Amino acid sequence: MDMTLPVQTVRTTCPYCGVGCGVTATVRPGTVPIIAGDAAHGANRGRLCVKGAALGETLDLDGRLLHPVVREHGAMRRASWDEALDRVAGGFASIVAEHGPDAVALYVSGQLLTEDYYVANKFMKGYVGSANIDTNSRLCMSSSVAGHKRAFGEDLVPGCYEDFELADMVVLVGSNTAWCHPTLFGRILRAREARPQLRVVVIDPRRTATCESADLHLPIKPGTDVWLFNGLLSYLAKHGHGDAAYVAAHTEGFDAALAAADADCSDPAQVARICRIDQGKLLAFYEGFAATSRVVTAYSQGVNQSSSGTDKVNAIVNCHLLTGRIGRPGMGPFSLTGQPNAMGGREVGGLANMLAAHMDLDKESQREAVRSFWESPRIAAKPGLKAVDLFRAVEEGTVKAVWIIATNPLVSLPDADQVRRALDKCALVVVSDIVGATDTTAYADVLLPALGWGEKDGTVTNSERCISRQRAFLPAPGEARADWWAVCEVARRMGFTGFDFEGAQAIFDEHARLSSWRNGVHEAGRRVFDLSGMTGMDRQAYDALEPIQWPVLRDTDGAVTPTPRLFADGRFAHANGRARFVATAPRAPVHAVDGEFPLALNTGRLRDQWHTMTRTGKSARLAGHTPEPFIDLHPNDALLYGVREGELARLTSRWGAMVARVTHGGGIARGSVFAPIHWSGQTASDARVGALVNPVVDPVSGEPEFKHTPVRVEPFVVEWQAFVLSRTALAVHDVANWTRVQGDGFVRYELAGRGPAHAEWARTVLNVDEQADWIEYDDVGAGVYRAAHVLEGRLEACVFVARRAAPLPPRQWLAGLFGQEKLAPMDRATLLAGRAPQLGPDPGPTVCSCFGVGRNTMCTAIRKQGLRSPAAVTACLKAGGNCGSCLPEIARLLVEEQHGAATA
Ligand SMILES: Nc1nc2c(c(=O)[nH]1)N[C@H]1C(S)=C(S)[C@@H](COP(=O)(O)OP(=O)(O)OC[C@H]3O[C@@H](n4cnc5c(=O)[nH]c(N)nc54)[C@H](O)[C@@H]3O)O[C@H]1N2
Ligand SMILES: Nc1nc2c(c(=O)[nH]1)N[C@H]1C(S)=C(S)[C@@H](COP(=O)(O)OP(=O)(O)OC[C@H]3O[C@@H](n4cnc5c(=O)[nH]c(N)nc54)[C@H](O)[C@@H]3O)O[C@H]1N2
Ligand code: SF4
Ligand SMILES: [Mo]
Repeated sequence: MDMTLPVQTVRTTCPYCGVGCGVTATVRPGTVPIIAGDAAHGANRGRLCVKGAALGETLDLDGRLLHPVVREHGAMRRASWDEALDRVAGGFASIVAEHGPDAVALYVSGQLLTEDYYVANKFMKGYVGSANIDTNSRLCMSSSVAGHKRAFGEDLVPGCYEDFELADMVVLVGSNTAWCHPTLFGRILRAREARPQLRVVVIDPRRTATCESADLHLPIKPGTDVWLFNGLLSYLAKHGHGDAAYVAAHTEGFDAALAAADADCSDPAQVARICRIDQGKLLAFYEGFAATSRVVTAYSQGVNQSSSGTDKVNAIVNCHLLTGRIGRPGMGPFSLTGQPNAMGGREVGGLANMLAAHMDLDKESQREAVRSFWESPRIAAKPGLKAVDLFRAVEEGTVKAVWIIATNPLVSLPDADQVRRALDKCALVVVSDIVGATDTTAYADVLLPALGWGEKDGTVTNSERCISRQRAFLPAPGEARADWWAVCEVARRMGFTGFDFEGAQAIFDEHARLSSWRNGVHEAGRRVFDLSGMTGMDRQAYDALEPIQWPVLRDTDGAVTPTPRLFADGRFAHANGRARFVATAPRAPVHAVDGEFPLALNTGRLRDQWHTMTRTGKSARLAGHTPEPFIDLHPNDALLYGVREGELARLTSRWGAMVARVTHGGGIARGSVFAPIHWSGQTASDARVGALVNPVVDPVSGEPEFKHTPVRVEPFVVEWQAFVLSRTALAVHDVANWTRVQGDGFVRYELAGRGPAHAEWARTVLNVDEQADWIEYDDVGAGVYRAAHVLEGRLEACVFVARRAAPLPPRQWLAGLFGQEKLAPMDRATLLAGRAPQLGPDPGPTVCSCFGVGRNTMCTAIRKQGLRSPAAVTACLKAGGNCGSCLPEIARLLVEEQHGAATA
């Protein structure tokens, strides 16, 4: 880094979840940037969750893809940008010439900036002439998009974050907000502290961290949300809680929706039975909803990722329309978006069934509007393939070239082994990523190095329609270039005009101008998405752009007005201005459990990891929370199927299998299993959960049923278990199972195997020769083997083997030894015991990542000091005092310890 550069603080936006927190990065030449929350950003007002706070630990260049790579005769070699881009453009052009535009495809991501997304969409729909561009938002928000379009006539989120604070009831449906949208969850909890009448209801089959802070938790049977909300609609209508004037003036279709709801769900006792919840709790929810006018119903993947996802969305929206609770402060349905720019992708029309700027692919006049604005030679005339179908078409050979940008489908799509088969067969696979080795890049013919967070420049839109700048504060590493640049270069090389942008600001300007193009010509054709107040920004204005909520209009005096809330006037985007009720007949998940596959697999997220871990996986602090993949199920089911807590088990579905350690997190009902989504082929031998997930999709949105796949569980029999901590990454071999995770100064491997695992094996795995300083302990009879490699007095690596997992020593103390430049003689002597000489207590797994406080430490303090509240735990141990992400888990430990004390 140039040492003459001054210390500089850059305001930008977090690259992870859809809350879209403002971040400041303070860059001092030669040091790691200091990351903090931006107090001036309305989304988070200075706070960050643990992932955001750890961003500085993910910025190093280890593993980064720093130059283009191409495949030649099966082997990968470095290439110039010119060669790589020519290869992409030439490949796309010749396939289009021979097989037509629908033989090529783009598969992009809600982690792109709006500017990247805009040009990718323009390239495919306006120039290649196919709508075969889909995005991982298909897997994420597409049911909400479809639900919004059905109800409101356009993909619009009515409210804003402030509504959560103004509400008297916040209903969280299929959302683990505490872990997945933590700073927004913090806002809800702080609002409740100030106004205790605010109640939080959680509807989730699992008892998640979010439930710890809930006033009411309805642990419904997976997939029964439509019954629950139809039942609510019926209840509200029957007991006179509807707003008849609102329904008459601003909506249509109520009678049909009510008839559909009444058909199956008019009897709360019956609904409670179907949803498998206590009838008293169900009625408490219905009565509470009925009696509270300020209700926000926020929902996420438990709603969207379902074969009835769109109906779930509309069943929720119906209840808000009936009560007229929409468009006013403190109320409304609210789709929590997942990725940082899920919304931006929708604005530019990044889905295969959408057109740019909220225009419709199936309306001739709007297709022509977009084409004429672009002055493009053509425009896609029909919807393209949605993600799951797209990769099927790749396997079938009808799609012959695919360019994957900023997503890792070999891990994240359902039936993920099918994606592997598809890419294996595909004639031309192009992957743009920031990381060299991912499960998907392994199948690339051309690899293009992208700029990552902190290097790239542009805009993102969060869940509340707020457009914020992501600003660069680091130099471009190696030859990495912006994704928009690579798309424009390929377009140019294919002979397309209209891609000569000098920078992100020029693209944004075109995007903003398109949003107002032929908009509002007549009232019925008016699109709410309108950025006319943001057109004409020069570079300086774009760089200085403050967060702003769309639509952004400019009045005749030139004054610009943002829009925190939509629909205040009861006017919706359908041609007649009315919102539509949608009749939602409930239906069960497509694949039911049966004798062969008796358990329903639910998949989702952990607090401290982001998706396939290519970035969060770099931080040892984040890894401490959950170092290994797991299979969480009810203890009685474990007993029934012969698997044991702490041991390995195999989970199998009709589509694939995985292996992970069994846990009883305490929140899973009988008949269900939960597994996290984060592990890939890079971090575990067999824990890619996507391989098991059924590829069934919602018929309206095309969103996969990620939360419900029938599976069976059985023991994964091994003869030994082991772990290795090593300063350098290893090529593990002769094991039946492995996982790896980044530690502070070392890599940690958890291993299991069959056959001998003693000196010879350990030496080859750890790559040590005869001369090495190698200390070992071998008890063949007991099946115990321990060894350590010391180099010039410093611990290089250690390995511990035992017949079962339980007797292996805790990893924490050993991990601490990697911080020592020279092993203390005492530590060396007792190293192989795996315990500190003055046996310090094992802190247990990390709960508070910010201050590194373990579970055991917390439980001991709670017991010994008689702590009664999370605040008391924070006062005593600091834990929870920084980002607060662990407060729900602290709350749970308090309950468990108090319960333990009461029953002891
Ligand atoms: N820490 C972290 N945060 C993230 C992400 C991350 O990777 N890590 N990813 C971001 C992204 S892209 C997204 S999309 C969001 C997702 O955010 P969330 O949707 O909150 O997260 P998930 O864990 O996928 O699933 C939410 C819950 O749905 C429940 N569920 C399963 N089936 C049903 C059902 O039938 N009905 C109901 N009501 N609930 C059900 C699950 O038990 C789970 O607790 O998180 C964002 N934030
Ligand atoms: N079983 C199951 N599967 C799921 C889900 C689930 O709940 N259950 N959830 C689904 C959901 S909601 C989502 S959003 C997806 C997420 O799934 P993915 O999108 O596949 O996951 P990520 O790990 O975020 O992949 C992003 C990739 O882009 C790279 N990258 C990061 N920044 C940039 C950049 O600026 N440019 C480029 N070109 N590359 C970049 C990263 O290194 C990484 O390889 O997973 C889906 N899959
Ligand atoms: S809540 Fe956390 S992950 Fe989400 S935007 Fe804020 S800091 Fe980033
Ligand atoms: Mo997502």
